[in-house]
Amino acid sequence: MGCGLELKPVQPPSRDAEGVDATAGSEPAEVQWTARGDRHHPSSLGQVCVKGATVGETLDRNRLTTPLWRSSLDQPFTPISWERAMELLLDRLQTTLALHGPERLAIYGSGQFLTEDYYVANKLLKGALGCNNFDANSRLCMSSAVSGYARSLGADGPPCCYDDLDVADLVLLIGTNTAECHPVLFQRLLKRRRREGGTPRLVVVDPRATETAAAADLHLPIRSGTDLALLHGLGHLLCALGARDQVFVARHTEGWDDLEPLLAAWTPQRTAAVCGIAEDSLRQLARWWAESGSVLSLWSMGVNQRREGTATVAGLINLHLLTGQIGRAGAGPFSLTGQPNAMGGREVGGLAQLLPGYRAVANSEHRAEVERHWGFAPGAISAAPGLTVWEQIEAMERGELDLWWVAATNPLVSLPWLDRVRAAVARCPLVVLSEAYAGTETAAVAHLVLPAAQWSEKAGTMTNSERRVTLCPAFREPPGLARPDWAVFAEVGRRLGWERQFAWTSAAEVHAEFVALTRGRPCDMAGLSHDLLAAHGPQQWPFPEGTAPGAGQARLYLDHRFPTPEGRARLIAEEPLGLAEPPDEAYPLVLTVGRYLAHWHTLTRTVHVARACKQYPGPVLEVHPRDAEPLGLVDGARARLCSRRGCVHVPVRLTTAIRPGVVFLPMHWGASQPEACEANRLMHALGCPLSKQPELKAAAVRLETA
Ligand SMILES: Nc1nc2c(c(=O)[nH]1)N[C@H]1C(S)=C(S)[C@@H](COP(=O)(O)OP(=O)(O)OC[C@H]3O[C@@H](n4cnc5c(=O)[nH]c(N)nc54)[C@H](O)[C@@H]3O)O[C@H]1N2
Ligand SMILES: Nc1nc2c(c(=O)[nH]1)N[C@H]1C(S)=C(S)[C@@H](COP(=O)(O)OP(=O)(O)OC[C@H]3O[C@@H](n4cnc5c(=O)[nH]c(N)nc54)[C@H](O)[C@@H]3O)O[C@H]1N2
Ligand SMILES: [Mo]
Repeated sequence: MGCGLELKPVQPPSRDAEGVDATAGSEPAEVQWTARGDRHHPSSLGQVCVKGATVGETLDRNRLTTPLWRSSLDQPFTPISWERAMELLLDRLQTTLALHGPERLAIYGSGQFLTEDYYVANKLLKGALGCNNFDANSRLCMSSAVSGYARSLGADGPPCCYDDLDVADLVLLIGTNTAECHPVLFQRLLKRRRREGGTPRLVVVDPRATETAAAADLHLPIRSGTDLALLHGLGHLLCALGARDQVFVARHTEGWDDLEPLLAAWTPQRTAAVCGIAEDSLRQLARWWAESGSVLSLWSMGVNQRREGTATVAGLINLHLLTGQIGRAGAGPFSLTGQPNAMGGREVGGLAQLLPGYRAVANSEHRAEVERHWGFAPGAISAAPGLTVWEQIEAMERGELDLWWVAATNPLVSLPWLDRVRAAVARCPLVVLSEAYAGTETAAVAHLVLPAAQWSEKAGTMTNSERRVTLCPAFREPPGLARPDWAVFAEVGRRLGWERQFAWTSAAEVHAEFVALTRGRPCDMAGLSHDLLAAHGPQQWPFPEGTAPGAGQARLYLDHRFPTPEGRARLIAEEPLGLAEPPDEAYPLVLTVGRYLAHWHTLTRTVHVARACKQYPGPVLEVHPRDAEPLGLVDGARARLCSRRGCVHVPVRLTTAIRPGVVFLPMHWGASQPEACEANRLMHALGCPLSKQPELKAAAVRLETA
């Protein structure tokens, strides 16, 4: 959802039709909005998912309209002015800087920021304050895709585009429940299949028989966490079938000498046994890949949220490089981003190790370029990568963070190991939360709450999975005193004395400063501006200065030159490791946690949509009958599910659409919901050593009768 939408007010306002819950600091609905798809948007082509279609029902519900403050967590919040909020914030900032230096400050932002919000927050922390402790919830989402693309191809940035869906012969969907999580894109695939008599072929790799799998020609219900083994086994067979493009490999890649013996060891027998699937299915997939003119693979959290996330992304990119299935229409490794602007966050350097324009904190030239552009003294940006979000939690645990500023994310639902997070955050002297909605789980651990304008109430840009930048105009007033996030970060910068560096008076000016910093970089969008986007609609990058509207690049690497120092992509040979916390006798099942079609993450919006709540009134645990029967658990019974970190109670649904040994919970119902089932109390925080993305798709659990 996000930008391919048009909203219109409907008269008359029908207040309270669904029982609006107006809690402290929020305002009841006044005008109802109706949404419809924007037929002129080149990515969505006028299609809109249920969350987009109902966004108008949620924009005015339960909003925060004024800053709120309390000096300790056992006090109730009191409404305060922005002036007072700024004083409190500045006071803590300046005391911390004077006593300890900037390393005790951290900001935790979000792929639901607009690019402009992201840019200013980064400039404030990394530039003005000289501390790289800016991380975003993309750490939980896209981080492995970022490190995977960068390591294998030399730069982040999906090389494909949505039009590839219309020309691919085979689409491999691995670790993505596209039907529920990217429904617009999935419908586009299904429509084409109806039109073209079953083309493209669809193959799904997922331990669950999802809606996505139900529509596929072939479903490989692999054992959780065995994707890399599967990919190596597929590589083995592709070589055996003669599908290796020897010219491409020789001219455009390096690393084949190390990869060859590794693939040789992943025989079909071994692969099928490790993955727990039929050897025939593996061979079928290999044959289809080998005989397809163009192969597109789509992946999402089943791949990224892994202890070997970066390695698995590399395993998939290996196959595309080996068979020359990249840098042409209908082919390539295509990471599906989740949040509306996760891609924009990558472009502005919205993770603790990054700087704007696909630059790295660790690179001294990059730091110097950004310091110059930002107008700070040489050396202003620290050479040390900042704390990732989990490292921020650990720092709070040790009492080493004095200010944690959370914005546009709800970590007290979405981070793993929630009891540990709650205890750690309670040790931080000032927790600030910039939020649009009242009463979130994270507000329960915050001292200072700042009301945020959200999408539709502030202008700014977003980038989608196919590198297409859309201008989202402000067409409604924010409620009460709510303000755009970027404007709040900029005001803090000015109050700290950086008048000139934070002087913008509009999001368009912020954008202009940002795009100038991408000049000559892989994500060059120096030719874009709010005006151009408003006049000519969404544009794909690269879009260097002087590019004509519509002439941005649909696909990357058409010349097969990759942005590594050698100009070649890298084949990467890594032994599969499996799960960080494999099941054992005490905790014999694997819990995986994901999404439902009609709900969005931590429910702040979709809980106000009657249709969504009717369809999905609460969480259920999906269990295979084979795992439930020994316990005497019947369909609908309440069960207790425990990991080494805690237990939750939840009704079970018996289903054969899940692999025996695996159970599934939705992530949506946090502690503030009447139906609370905090799935992430059970999850661990071990993650990929390269992307630092936690393994949010698997933890060892035990099922008991309640
Ligand atoms: N309806 C809805 N749509 C959304 C969102 C939402 O909240 N609601 N959120 C958006 C966001 S931010 C994101 S990141 C995307 C996420 O989109 P997806 O990644 O598609 O969604 P998930 O349900 O998290 O997980 C996808 C699948 O991974 C599977 N899986 C679990 N373990 C493994 C494994 O070991 N291997 C493989 N191959 N698969 C495994 C799960 O069974 C699940 O079906 O969705 C976006 N779209
Ligand atoms: N076990 C498990 N855990 C997961 C996942 C999983 O698959 N399994 N998925 C992970 C992934 S991929 C993601 S993306 C995260 C998502 O987790 P979160 O980011 O915590 O979820 P959201 O509910 O989207 O939180 C966004 C918040 O920002 C607020 N908001 C919306 N717009 C604005 C704005 O413009 N400004 C401000 N200041 N606030 C705004 C919303 O009201 C909401 O409270 O969860 C992660 N956690
Ligand atoms: Mo995500």
